[in-house]
Amino acid sequence: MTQKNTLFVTRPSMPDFDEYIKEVRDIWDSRWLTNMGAKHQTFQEALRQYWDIDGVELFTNGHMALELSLQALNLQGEVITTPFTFASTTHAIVRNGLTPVFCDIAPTDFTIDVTKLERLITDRTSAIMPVHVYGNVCNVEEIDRIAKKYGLKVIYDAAHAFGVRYKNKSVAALGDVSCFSFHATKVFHTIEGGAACFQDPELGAELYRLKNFGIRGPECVDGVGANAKMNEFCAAMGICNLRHIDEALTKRKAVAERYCELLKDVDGLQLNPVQKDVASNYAYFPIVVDEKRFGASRNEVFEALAQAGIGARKYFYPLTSTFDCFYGRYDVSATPVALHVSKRVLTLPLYADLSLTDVEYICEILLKCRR
Ligand code: T4K
Repeated sequence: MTQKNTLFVTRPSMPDFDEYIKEVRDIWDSRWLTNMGAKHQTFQEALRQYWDIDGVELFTNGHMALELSLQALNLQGEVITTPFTFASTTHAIVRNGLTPVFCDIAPTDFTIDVTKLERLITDRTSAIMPVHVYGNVCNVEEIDRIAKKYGLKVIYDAAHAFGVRYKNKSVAALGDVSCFSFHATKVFHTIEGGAACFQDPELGAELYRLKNFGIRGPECVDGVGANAKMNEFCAAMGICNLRHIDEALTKRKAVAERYCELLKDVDGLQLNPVQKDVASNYAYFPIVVDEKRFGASRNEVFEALAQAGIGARKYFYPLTSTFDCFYGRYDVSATPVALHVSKRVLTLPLYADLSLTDVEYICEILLKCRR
């Protein structure tokens, strides 16, 4: 029987302790702790191989990858995005002095609804920032078509999409930039960390400069950058975790499949879709609870799970457009599907080391909520 407060929504996958210690040994010897040292370079190269893409820049976290990518693209005016996401996506736009314009999400996979996108484009629009939420791949062909038609940049928030493949290619190669999070809570982590993937080497040079204070050379600082360099200990964690990523994805798949077996035919529960041409990373296990048909509300389920020591999370409630810091600025009625889903969604625990017995326990408590 699971003990109270032991099942978190996620738990980091850890390499073997000795493997990590062995990896950081050189750092002790060299005393090179940060500023693009040997581990940083090794990890960057390993990711290039993994993603099969040349343009990879590492960051302190996924948020700085997003924020500095927007800055590097030198955007103006409005950026079309979705409010059904983590604070980071919207904040990256606002902190660049840009205006987010919120597009609704598709009710099936919760990514940007491309049928509602084009009508939001104005002469002030400079970019689209879609989110591969839960690792679900956006309608990338249609986004690409629209972006080309109007001359817009595309920055994918791929924070949830590490390891996802679309049409047998990594999603890292999509858009002008794709930004990943390597936070402890993610499918793949470097404790804290992130990466931006890009096609244009000039953009890469700009990202490198911006993550290092805008320094171009020993006596030349010609950009107003930040400090967003990944340190050597985080890079070492990335090197270790990357060796085990296939095993982690296989374990996550087994967990997600057990959930699906137990919940797929339950009236009033909508599960994450299986997307065509997508190899999933099983990043999250969202359920959308229809109170009338299921017999309990999302909040009742959340409370019942919490009582049983299961830390499900309301990713993503509230919508970012309704955050207190944006009070009165955005019209939430413009994104009715996002609003509807955010009031009903719950993400259940999912991580590589979650046992199938725990999955069964979680489903048992969940199904007991039905009146
Ligand atoms: N874009 C999107 C779409 C994102 O979802 C995110 C991050 C970003 C951009 C920005 O990427 P980063 O700058 O973070 O790299 C968590 C994460 O902190 C955040 O990275 C993530 N999205 C978001 C969806 O989830 P919280 O506030 O829910 O985290 P917290 O601390 O409540 O942790 C959740 C659970 O994970 C805990 O209940 C227990 C477990 N946990 C957590 C930590 C930190 C562990 O087991 N070990 C740990 O070390 O935001």
